[in-house]
Amino acid sequence: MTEIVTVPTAPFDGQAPGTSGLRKKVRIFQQANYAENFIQSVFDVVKPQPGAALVIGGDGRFHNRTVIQQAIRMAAANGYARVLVGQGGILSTPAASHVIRKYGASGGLILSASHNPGGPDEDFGIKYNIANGGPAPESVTGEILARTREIAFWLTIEAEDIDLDRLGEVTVGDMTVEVLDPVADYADLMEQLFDFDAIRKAVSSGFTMRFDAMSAVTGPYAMEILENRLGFAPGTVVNGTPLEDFGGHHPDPNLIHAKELYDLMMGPDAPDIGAASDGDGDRNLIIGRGRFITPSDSLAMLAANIEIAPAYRGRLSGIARSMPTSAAADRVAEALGIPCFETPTGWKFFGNLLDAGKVTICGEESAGTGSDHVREKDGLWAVLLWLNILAVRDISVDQLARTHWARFGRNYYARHDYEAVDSAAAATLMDELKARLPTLAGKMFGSLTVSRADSFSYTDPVDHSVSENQGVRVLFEDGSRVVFRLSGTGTQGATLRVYLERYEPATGAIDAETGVMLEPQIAAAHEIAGIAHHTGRSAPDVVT
Ligand code: VG1
Ligand code: CO
Repeated sequence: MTEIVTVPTAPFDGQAPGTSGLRKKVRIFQQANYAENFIQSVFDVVKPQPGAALVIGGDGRFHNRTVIQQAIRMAAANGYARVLVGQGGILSTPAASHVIRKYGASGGLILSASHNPGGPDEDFGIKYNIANGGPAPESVTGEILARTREIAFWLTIEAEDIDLDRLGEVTVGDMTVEVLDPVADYADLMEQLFDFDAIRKAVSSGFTMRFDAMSAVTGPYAMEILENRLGFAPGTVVNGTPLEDFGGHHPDPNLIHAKELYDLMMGPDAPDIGAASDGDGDRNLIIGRGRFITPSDSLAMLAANIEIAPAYRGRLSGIARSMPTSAAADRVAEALGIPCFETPTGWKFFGNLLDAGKVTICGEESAGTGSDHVREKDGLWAVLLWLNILAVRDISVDQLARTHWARFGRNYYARHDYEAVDSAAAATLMDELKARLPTLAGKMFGSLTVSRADSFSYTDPVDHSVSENQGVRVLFEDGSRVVFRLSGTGTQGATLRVYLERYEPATGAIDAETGVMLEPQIAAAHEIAGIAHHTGRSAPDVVT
């Protein structure tokens, strides 16, 4: 038996897992005991059973390897029989979810701060996923937080760092560590889900794309799948090498941070489709030639066409979307006669619905789409589903969008982010807004009359757990709405997210400018929440 070393420690404040794990500045994570306290708290709560396997992988950002080596020693001391780790410490979030499921691991540690920037002065994060491959539900993260507040020691063993770059098995203490190819299992899964032959045929007939991996984790996955297996021309994948600081950029696939891709797609040299993914590979951006597809629309369009893909034929059981995501998907569900679920923000709320077979596809307005193939959102999966649909239907992204709107109508949609707002000011804004809720119905803001206003609360239809306070909704009589939430992933001050939506039926103006269409909702949002008064800002930092 290897000797277990007990290291005394004291709790840190603020180790609450947010929307998607614990995210802080790297400098905070570098403090002695900081990551260890959190990891030990996870192990204390999940109590690995004899024989249990743990998956460890990250998005390759700065500090990834350090934490992985420590987590391996701690896993050995805490009784895990086996650790599966991606080569180089790399596993995209959806690939980690797949590895947990495929190898029957009891859970996994995913080291990522996702779309947040990386590097010594930027962000790091740790998230625990459970045996179904999905993010730990609130019941588990709540216990982890409670544990971080009383932790007194963590466990490790004396052992050298392992060679994370060499594939194969090594022993650490009494535990086996397998370094596995991070791409192979995932790429095989994608090949089972989609009609690769149909996509290859389109490619050989001249269908072109650009995929921007944003110097983040999807580079190696996209190279293997898009260029090697599907035959897209070399150079299709750009920024394909994962960098510890993402080349100094935000690996956030939106119109601000993927502007170069957007400009290409709006210009004369645009390929047929442009796509991008984020730091940990779970988000996706889809832009056709001259046509940006909002993530909310993407969910609806993919849901309406998903049965084209071989693995989904005849088995679309239901759709789920997060509350701030537009209701475009609801209209598809209604037309197809299947249920549509509205959950709080964060992928952890989809897990039960997917496990119970109630839904096949889910999505969020924040560029996340996924299905029951894993229990995370999945950037490349969404891109491949788009490719599969376009190849089989033989139409362009723009044509698909127009056909969709002509049938279902169009939900104009935008999200306005006010970043790094003073935390106290943001809290006051939300408190005052909530206090006003009972008085809003019937009030007019410009041309809009409030029909209903509430703070969103969700009861999980499977385990009946209740999650309150998940964002403020103000619904107007014409069917449009604004939603207000504070971000749970930021690491600096508070980020206020304002979500704006307006529906136009198929017979209405379905080819107008989003910004113009949403002007009344934007003005109403400012007035209702006193955004300028509380934040000192008259315009958002990021519009997506
Ligand atoms: C944001 C998004 C949410 C997403 C979460 C994690 O959370 O709004 O939809 O699930 O990020 O995505 P928040 O609390 O900041 O609004 V990722 O790709 O950062 O893991
Ligand atoms: Co992400």
